[in-house]
Amino acid sequence: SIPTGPAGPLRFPDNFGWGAATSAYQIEGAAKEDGRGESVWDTFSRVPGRTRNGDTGDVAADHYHRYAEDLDLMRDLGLRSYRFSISWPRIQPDGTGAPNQRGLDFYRRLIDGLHDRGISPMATLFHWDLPQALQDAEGWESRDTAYRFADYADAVFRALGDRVPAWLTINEPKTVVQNGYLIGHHAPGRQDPDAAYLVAHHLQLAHGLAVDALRATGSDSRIGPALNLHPCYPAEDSPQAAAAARLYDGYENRLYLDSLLKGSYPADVLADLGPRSRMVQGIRDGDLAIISAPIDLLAVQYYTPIYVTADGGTEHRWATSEAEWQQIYPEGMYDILTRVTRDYGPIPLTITENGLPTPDTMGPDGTVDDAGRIAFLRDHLAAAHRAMAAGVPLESFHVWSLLDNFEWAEGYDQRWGLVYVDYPSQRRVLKKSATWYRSVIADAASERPPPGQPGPDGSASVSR
Ligand code: GBH
Repeated sequence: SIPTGPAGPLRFPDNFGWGAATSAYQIEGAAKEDGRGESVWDTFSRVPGRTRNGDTGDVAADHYHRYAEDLDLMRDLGLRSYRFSISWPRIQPDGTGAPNQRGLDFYRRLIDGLHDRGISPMATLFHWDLPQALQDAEGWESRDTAYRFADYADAVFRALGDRVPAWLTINEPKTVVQNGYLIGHHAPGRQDPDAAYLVAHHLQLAHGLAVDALRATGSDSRIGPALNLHPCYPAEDSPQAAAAARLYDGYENRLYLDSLLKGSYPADVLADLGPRSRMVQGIRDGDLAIISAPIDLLAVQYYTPIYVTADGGTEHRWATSEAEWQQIYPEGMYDILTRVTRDYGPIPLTITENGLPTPDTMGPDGTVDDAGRIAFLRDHLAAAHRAMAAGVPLESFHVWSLLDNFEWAEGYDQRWGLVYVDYPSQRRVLKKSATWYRSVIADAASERPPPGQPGPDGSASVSR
C-alpha cells in the first residue's frame, strides 16, 4: 500500500473517474491505412523545420495496430476512464460526405474493448487534425467549417453514440488560435492575429452546433468542451499589472468560458480587438445562442500558471519542466477549479489533461524512474482534492498522457507518458509513475468501506 503523506490520506469518492488521456494523431500512426485522409498535421509536419528532427505522426506509438495491447495496459493500471480522440480524416477523408466505414470500425473496436474491460470511454471529436481538404477551403477561417464539423459529429454520434457516455467537442480551441494562427508553431502555421480570433469564433460555433447535433439524435450521452485554462496572476503588486493580468485572463480564459457559459463574449476582449476586427465582423445574430447551448460537463486541462507584467508581457516565477512554457505550480489547479465553479456555477467538471514531460530513459534493469512525474501528479491531485473539499464538483482526472507520443512541434523528444514507448521496437514499459498511479487507484478501491459501514463522509479513502 502507499505510504500516507504529510497531509494524511486523501479521500476521493468511490466512483471517481481515475483516467488517462491521448489524442489520435499523437499515438495512432497508420497514417495511410483504411482510407484515412490527410490532415493539416500530415502537411505541417512535412514542412522542413516545423517539427523537431522533422518528426511526423506517420507511425507514432503505432496504437492503431497495438490498441488491444494498449487496452490491456489500461486494464492492468486499473483505469476507470480513458479519454481519446477520433480522427476526423479517418471518418471523412476529405472532411465531408458519407463516413468511411473502416474508420468507424476502428473506433467501435476500441470502444467495445474499453467496455469489455470496465473502462468508461470519453471521446473527443476534434484534437487538431483537421482534414487537409477543409484547410484548402480556408479551414477554420471559413464559417462553413463549423457546419462541416457538425455534419462529421452527427455521423459519429449516429454510428457510435450509444456506446460513448461522454463526448468532448473541440480540444483546446485556444491552442488552435494561439499556436495555429498567432505564433504559428502548430498547423496550419499562420501568424495572423486578425484571422486568429475569427477562427476562435468559428471553433466556438462548431462546438455549439455539435452539441445541437447530439441532442437532435435523442442521445442521453453527455457532452461538453475541453478547455485549457490558465490562472493569470499579476507579476507585481501594481494597478497596471492587475489590469494587464485581467485582460490577459480575457484572452486566455473568459473568451471561451463566457461565450459558452454566459452567452456573451467578454466586453474587454471585444473592445481590445476592435469593431472592425474580422472576429467582431464575423459574429452573426444567433451565434452566441448556439455557442451557449447547455452543456453537461466542462473538461478542464491545467498545465501552468501565467504571470503578467504591467506592460502585458509575461515572466516565470516557478521551476519549469522539460517544456519551457510550463511552470510547476500545483496551487494553480486549485485556483482554476475553484474559480470556474465560483464564476460559472456548479457545472460537473472533469480534468481531461494534467501532466508534464520528464527526461525519461530506460535503465539497465529495464525500469524507467520518473520520480518527477509522481511528485507532480501527487501534488496536483492533492490540489484537486482540496478544490473538491471546497465544493468543486470534480468527477474525474485524466493524466496526460497514457503513452509517450508525438508532442506536436516537439516531436518525440518530450516524453509525457505514464508508459514509456521504446519507439524502435514499439515496446511499452510501465514507468514508476504508472505503477504508482495503479496503486493510487487500487488503494481507492480497496479502502472502500465494506457494505453497511460507510466512511465518515460515505466515500473511499486514498493514501498518497
Ligand atoms: C495539450 O496542450 C494538448 O491538448 C496535448 O495534445 C499536448 O500533448 C499536451 O497538452 C502537452 O503539451 O512553445 O510557444 O509553441 C497544452 C497547451 C499549448 C501548451 C501550446 C504548449 C506551446 C507553446 N499547449 N503550447 S510554444
